[in-house]
Amino acid sequence: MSQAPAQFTPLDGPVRTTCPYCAVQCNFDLHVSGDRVVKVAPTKACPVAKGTVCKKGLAAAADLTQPERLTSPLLRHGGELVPVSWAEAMAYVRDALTPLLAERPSAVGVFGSGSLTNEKAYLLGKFARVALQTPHIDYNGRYCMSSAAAALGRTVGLDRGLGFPLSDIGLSDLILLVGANIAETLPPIMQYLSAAKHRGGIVYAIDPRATTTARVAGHHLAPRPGTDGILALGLLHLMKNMGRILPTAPAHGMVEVLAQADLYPPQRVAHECGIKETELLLLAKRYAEATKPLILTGRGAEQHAHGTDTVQAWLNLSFLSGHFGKAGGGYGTLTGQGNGQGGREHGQKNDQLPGGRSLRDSKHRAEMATFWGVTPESLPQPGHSAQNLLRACGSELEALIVVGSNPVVSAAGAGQITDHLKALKHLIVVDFLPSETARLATLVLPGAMWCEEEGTTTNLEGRVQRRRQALNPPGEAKADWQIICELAWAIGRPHGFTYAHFRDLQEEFFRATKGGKADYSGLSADRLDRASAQWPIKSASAPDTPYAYAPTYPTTDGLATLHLPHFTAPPPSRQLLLTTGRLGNQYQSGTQTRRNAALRAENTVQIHPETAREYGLKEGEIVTIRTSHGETQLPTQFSPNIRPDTLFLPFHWPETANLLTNPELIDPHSHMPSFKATPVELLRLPAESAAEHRGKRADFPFFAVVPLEK
Ligand SMILES: Nc1nc2c(c(=O)[nH]1)N[C@H]1C(S)=C(S)[C@@H](COP(=O)(O)OP(=O)(O)OC[C@H]3O[C@@H](n4cnc5c(=O)[nH]c(N)nc54)[C@H](O)[C@@H]3O)O[C@H]1N2
Ligand SMILES: Nc1nc2c(c(=O)[nH]1)N[C@H]1C(S)=C(S)[C@@H](COP(=O)(O)OP(=O)(O)OC[C@H]3O[C@@H](n4cnc5c(=O)[nH]c(N)nc54)[C@H](O)[C@@H]3O)O[C@H]1N2
Ligand code: SF4
Ligand SMILES: [Mo]
Repeated sequence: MSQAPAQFTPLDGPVRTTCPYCAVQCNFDLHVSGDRVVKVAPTKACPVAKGTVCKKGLAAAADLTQPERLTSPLLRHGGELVPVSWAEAMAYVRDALTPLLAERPSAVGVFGSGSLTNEKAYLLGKFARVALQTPHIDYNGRYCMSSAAAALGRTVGLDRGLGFPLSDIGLSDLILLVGANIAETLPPIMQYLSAAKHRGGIVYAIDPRATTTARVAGHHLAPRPGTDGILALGLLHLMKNMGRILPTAPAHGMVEVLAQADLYPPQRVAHECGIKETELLLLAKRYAEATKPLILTGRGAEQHAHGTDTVQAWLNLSFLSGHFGKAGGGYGTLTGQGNGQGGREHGQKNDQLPGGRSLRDSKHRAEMATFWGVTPESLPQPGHSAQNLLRACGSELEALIVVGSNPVVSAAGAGQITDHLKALKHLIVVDFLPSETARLATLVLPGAMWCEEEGTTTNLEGRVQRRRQALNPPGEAKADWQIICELAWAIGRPHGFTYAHFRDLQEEFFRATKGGKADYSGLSADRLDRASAQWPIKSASAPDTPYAYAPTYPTTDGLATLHLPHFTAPPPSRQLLLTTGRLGNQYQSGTQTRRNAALRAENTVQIHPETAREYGLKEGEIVTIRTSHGETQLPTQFSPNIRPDTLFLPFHWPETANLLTNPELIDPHSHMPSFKATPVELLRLPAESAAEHRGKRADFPFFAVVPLEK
């Protein structure tokens, strides 16, 4: 059974929608003529960006007409991916999955995404639990802000990235950006930093590189990668010495956390972080004097094998100095993906049910089972988290369905992960472009791009907004929600996956969250047309919740619990550490942005000129970077702005950053891989192999596409 794509009649006049890319979720007006977007116009009415957007947002409309757009299903046949009808594609799904599910549902896994709208994320979780009945669903948000989510969850029982409106940033008198390069990654937020500076506030960027953000901030501290938690313990030690401990509220664990801080005097902290003691003392003095200090962590602090404890250490500092949860001050994490926040609330996580409910909680299981009309016993228990799920492919898992992620580029140890994906019997990928993961698939299903379907997203401050449809998807492409329903029909489980209209799914989703921590049940498309709203929104007549972290907290006794963070000393200073991250002009695994002519960028390894001299390297020379997990060759880019003991690689290109990262090392609490600190070897490449490398092109044998631009 297969359905025609839902036809949508384009509206007269501009369509206000949200950007497909990052978690700011800027609004802009799309001017449509025929089947094309002819203009993208930022709007001052945008509650977040106030009329600003970044280059990626402005360029996004060009992706809609990309010559490589997937416009029909592709099935692997004789080694090649060839176009087939939806009926043939669904017959493959039936034949592939039905026998596996009959024997062992846990042989089938699902990998979702923080790029999916709330409705799709909800439906994908429901599909895994109710239709497939597999425990194994997780998503790329695990690679994103999961360490901050884990720390917030275990401390105050709630995970909303920013518990306050973004504009509060402008009220702070000391802002610490810990591992966040927002000038390149969340540019419209720079206006709030400027507002704070305008009022006399001080802004610090804490980053092993003096980034564009650091230059605008005006104050920079460059600790060795992976030592941010130790820095926070050093600050707590000094706050205690200065008599600045004034907890936000009573909490468990305070005595132990304060006792631990005694072990981190300035001398030790400066040594382990690789900074000057005077720099630490000055920062501590400023923190002590500030009335509204705000700590914001980004991926630089969080994407470590001890990321949860790192965030915990900063959260403890904020809480014990009395700022957590207060307007203009406190702690927040800067969520990354377009729906990174909503995507982590409604059931794509391995242990989660909609509305931020837990699959481990019998009450929550019973609530959702009743809602879905199934028995609580039929709902699986939590399965593997993202990295382990991918590592189980080809052994425990025989089939995987990927919706909105490109783990061949973005997973840690991508070389090993690629081998696991190749060992699957069935790899079904839903994407709108031939990503590197789609190219390995046995079946590719063509999805709709952002403004080709309806939905809602939740931005980094928990603000829910409508993403409106402006166009029909091209060719045979369909909205992801329709595709997920068709997968359920194909395996003979249509019950609960048949919606006459998108609105029926959306209303079901809002209702499903009722009573959960992330309660959206007061929302409707009409209410969102009047104004965006920050969750929880508990009924149609209830107001929204700009401030999420006021005591008492949603924990068993209403109190916070400060956990003791644990850190080991960093590796010796002569060990080169690779850190990875983003460039302003590229997005994530690059599927969209590498193809976009307006968004050129260089794939190089950033190295300090002193280090380059030590290794006898010239600028632009191709070097080998090697770890025990893989190696890559890239040209050098000299940068006096990076620590001499650190190398930086963007992860937007295949066969680079993640060939080097460790596929096995994950944070014990959040299961975040160690993306930001990998010990590496740096080698000069012999001249003849460097010449050969220059001539090499990406080689993807499966179907003919225009070669990727590098
Ligand atoms: N242009 C662009 N914008 C994006 C994205 C994109 O791909 N491209 N992705 C979106 C997503 S999903 C996310 S998660 C956000 C991420 O946004 P950010 O967190 O700002 O992004 P990153 O570049 O990964 O890391 C930020 C900084 O951390 C520094 N860093 C590395 N290691 C360490 C460390 O150990 N400690 C400290 N203190 N700093 C360290 C890096 O040098 C880098 O400048 O961006 C979102 N916006
Ligand atoms: N070394 C290193 N690795 C990292 C990071 C790092 O800093 N360093 N950062 C990590 C982080 S924070 C993140 S968030 C991940 C992200 O990494 P990925 O999970 O790979 O995310 P994207 O590149 O956004 O992949 C999205 C894929 O899905 C498609 N897509 C986008 N939207 C949709 C949609 O709505 N529907 C469908 N069907 N397809 C869609 C795109 O075309 C693309 O192919 O990477 C992580 N990997
Ligand atoms: S990428 Fe982020 S900052 Fe840029 S326009 Fe889109 S939502 Fe706004
Ligand atoms: Mo992310």
